[in-house]
Amino acid sequence: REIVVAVAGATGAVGREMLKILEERKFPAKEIRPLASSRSAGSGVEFAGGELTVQELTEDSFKGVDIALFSAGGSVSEKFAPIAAQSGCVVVDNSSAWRMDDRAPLVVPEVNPQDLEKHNGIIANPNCSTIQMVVVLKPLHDAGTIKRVVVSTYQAVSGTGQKAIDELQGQVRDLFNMQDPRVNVYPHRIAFNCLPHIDVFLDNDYTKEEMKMVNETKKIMGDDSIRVTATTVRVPVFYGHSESINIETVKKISAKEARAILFQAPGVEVLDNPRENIYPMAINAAGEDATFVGRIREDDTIDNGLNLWVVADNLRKGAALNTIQIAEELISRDLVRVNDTSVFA
Ligand code: A2P
Ligand code: 11C
Repeated sequence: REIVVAVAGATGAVGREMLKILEERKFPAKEIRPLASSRSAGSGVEFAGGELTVQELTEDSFKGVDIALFSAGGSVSEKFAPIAAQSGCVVVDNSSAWRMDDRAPLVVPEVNPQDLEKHNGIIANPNCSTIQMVVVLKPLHDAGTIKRVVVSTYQAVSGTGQKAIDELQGQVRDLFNMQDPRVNVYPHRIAFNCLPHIDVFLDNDYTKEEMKMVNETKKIMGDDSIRVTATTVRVPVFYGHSESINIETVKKISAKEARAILFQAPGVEVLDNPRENIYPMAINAAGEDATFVGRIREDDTIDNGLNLWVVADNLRKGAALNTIQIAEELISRDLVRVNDTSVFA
């Protein structure tokens, strides 16, 4: 079946990656409709060696569209995803707007593809730092039941969007030219700095990004008993989020067993040979589809503990690729339809 696909936010950092991946994976689309704000309507976006003309995203944009991939920010998704679903279009939404809504499955295809079966027209794509973590945690949870996770992240500026990529570039240029760097996107300079601050601070003094990792992990893994605590940090890296993850399991998993389990795990690549200086790094993960894991060690401070270092391309597995894998899974399960268009009305 040939499908009409809309990409909402097609001019953004994730939207452009979506177009690239649709092309790379030869997604069975007979039409791709790039949508963005009125600011970029009429401009061109690259696709398959040519250009597609961007249209303004309006309430009428979804007529005749089978699947809409959204990455235009939370407020755009909040408003337009239900409109699209009501017109019979299946939305895969990369924003945080619908993730914790019981009506929307939150899916990582390697972890919980079965949750797609009960979709009502809006499917949520998890936060980038959550996706790469659960891809690695799921097979370990299946093997030994994870009780607790302590994670610290080292997140690239591309997670914030194109304007943050431009800001890091601009600040590095300013500093090398002995000029005061311009600070607009983040509250402080990001060049040659680390900010323990991603998204807004909440009443409990955690950031929203940290609480996304806590709450989304439980929903995706389908297990509310997993306790997660996170510290999320922005680092001056363009592409690729890195994470230091410590887990405690009910059943002991040795480092050797963990390596063997992860070696078999879908979407995971083990890079773990410290003697040869081999471990995952953001510079190598950028542009790749896999989630890379290394530095696999037993944590001797508890009975059943492991330390892991996990890296993935945040715009690909963390966003655009996972979204398109969800769309592919919808096609292969024959789920590209909305049974009850009133659920999000
Ligand atoms: P535009 O380029 O027209 O502003 P990023 O995450 O890289 O900042 O990209 C955000 C994406 O979301 C862009 O494609 C942007 O389009 C789009 N976008 C932002 N606000 C709106 C809006 N109100 N309606 C439609 N698209 C929007
Ligand atoms: C970041 N994780 O790196 C964020 C970006 O909830 O989809 C994605 C935010 C989200 O800044």
